Amino acid sequence: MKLLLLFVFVGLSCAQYNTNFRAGRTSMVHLFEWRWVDIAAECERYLGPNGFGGIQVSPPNENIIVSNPWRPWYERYQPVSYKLCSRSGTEAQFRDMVTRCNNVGVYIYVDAIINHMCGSGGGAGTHSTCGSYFNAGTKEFSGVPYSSLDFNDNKCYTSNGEIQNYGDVNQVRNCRLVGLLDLALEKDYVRGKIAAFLNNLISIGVAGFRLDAAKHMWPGDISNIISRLSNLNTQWFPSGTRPLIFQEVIDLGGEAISASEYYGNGRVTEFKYGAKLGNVVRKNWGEGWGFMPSNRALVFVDNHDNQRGHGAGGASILTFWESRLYKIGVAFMLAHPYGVTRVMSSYRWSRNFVNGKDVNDWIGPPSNSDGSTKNMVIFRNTVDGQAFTNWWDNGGNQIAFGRGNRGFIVFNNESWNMDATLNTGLPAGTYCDVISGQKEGTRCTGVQVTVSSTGSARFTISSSAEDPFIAIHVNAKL
Ligand code: QV4
Ligand code: CA
Repeated sequence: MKLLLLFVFVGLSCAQYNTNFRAGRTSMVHLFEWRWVDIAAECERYLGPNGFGGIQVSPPNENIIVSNPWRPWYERYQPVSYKLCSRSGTEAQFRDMVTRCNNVGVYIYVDAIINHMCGSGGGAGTHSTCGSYFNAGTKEFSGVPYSSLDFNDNKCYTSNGEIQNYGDVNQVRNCRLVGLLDLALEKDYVRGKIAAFLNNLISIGVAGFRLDAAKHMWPGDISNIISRLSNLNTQWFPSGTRPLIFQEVIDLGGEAISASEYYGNGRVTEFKYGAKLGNVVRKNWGEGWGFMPSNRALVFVDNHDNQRGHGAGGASILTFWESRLYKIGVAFMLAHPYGVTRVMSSYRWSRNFVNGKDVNDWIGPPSNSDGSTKNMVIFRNTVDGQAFTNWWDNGGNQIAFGRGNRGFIVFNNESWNMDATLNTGLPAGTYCDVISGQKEGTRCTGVQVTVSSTGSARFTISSSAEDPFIAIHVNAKL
């Protein structure tokens, strides 16, 4: 009996940290600014068959229409109500996407903007994606509804109502982040409206949430809102399943608020990961990593902010603009056991640097996808739970490591060709490299690697290869 109770508690306490991915799946992809109809098709055609566990989608709820004169991507971070219409599509399209993706085992994680509504300079009218009336000046949002009583200005003591000093916890949480009208999350009414919004998404079949701007919310307020959330929809999830929560807290050290304050609520975005990994791939080796515990972290090489100079990370962040290094970074992340992994699918825009800053960082979709990582997602699924083993390096920028006896990956990030015989830990046989090709039936469309009876194999990688790495795993054994 005691044992049974213990299990129940352990189960409950881990709940909001679980991705709820279908068995054998390990990674999500961020489909930034994708439309719901395209995502539904992508689930059936590509993401389901290629072993993706889930998708982070752009905010689905009503937002302000910003004319700049063209509409920027970031208008979606300025809510006007919790109705489900946006540039990605209608509520009907959203429901259809969730159903079709869930049916092929690819679950939907919503980017939830609950710290604030639109910017204080947003004006008044119905320039919003579902046409709801709002007035940013009087803080009236009729689509919810919220009134001026539901905002925080009475608790913010800076001269202009804005966050001015990230060293002051009260400012960071009670004042306006870049002018965005800050919700009073201690109010029962506001908590209720937000919980109803998230519960509506859960009832549609959504599996969890990214909580935007979590640093700007008190951990206790978030905890209260989470306690109001329903279990996931039993059409797809076992009864009693809790939504995954991952909170956006940028903690690179040196601020008053630390990521660990949020561990009790769920996972936290680990921004150090992309920054340090970028340094590693750029050959700035040897820094201490100092990450949060693996079972509290959600990790990524880049995100929608820092791939265009917003948010955290700075110059070391790898993005698709440097495709060769980027692919090394994404492959390394997916091969390494740490954290829950999220890959990025965004769109290209034309950059225009003025005094070192891209003045086109606001440009919105439409998009072209770039997806060079499908086989590495299958690699991660195949080696899930296996130890980090058989590390090798040449003392420089040729490295290799294994995952138990299920997978092995080798990188040549030197300016000379690599030719090395390494201990892979894999069973003897011929394996198909899943980077240069893949196993199709009984043949291999890429490079073949022969593992001897002692587990060793010879790897040759040209320094001029666009993809200077080789990955083999037991499900790609010929
Ligand atoms: C402007 C002025 C302000 C002024 C305000 C007055 O710059 O000084 O106070 O008007 O109204 C946009 C504009 C910004 C504008 C603001 C309000 O860029 O210039 O302020 O709107 O009109 C995204 C973008 C922001 C954008 C915001 C809302 O990155 O540029 O602001 O959407 O559209 C910190 C936080 C972290 C945050 C990160 C970027 O701790 O939480 O900064 N990351 C998340 C999201 C991010 C999003 C937000 C938070 C806000 O990942 O995409 O910001 O929801 O590190
Ligand atoms: Ca706040």
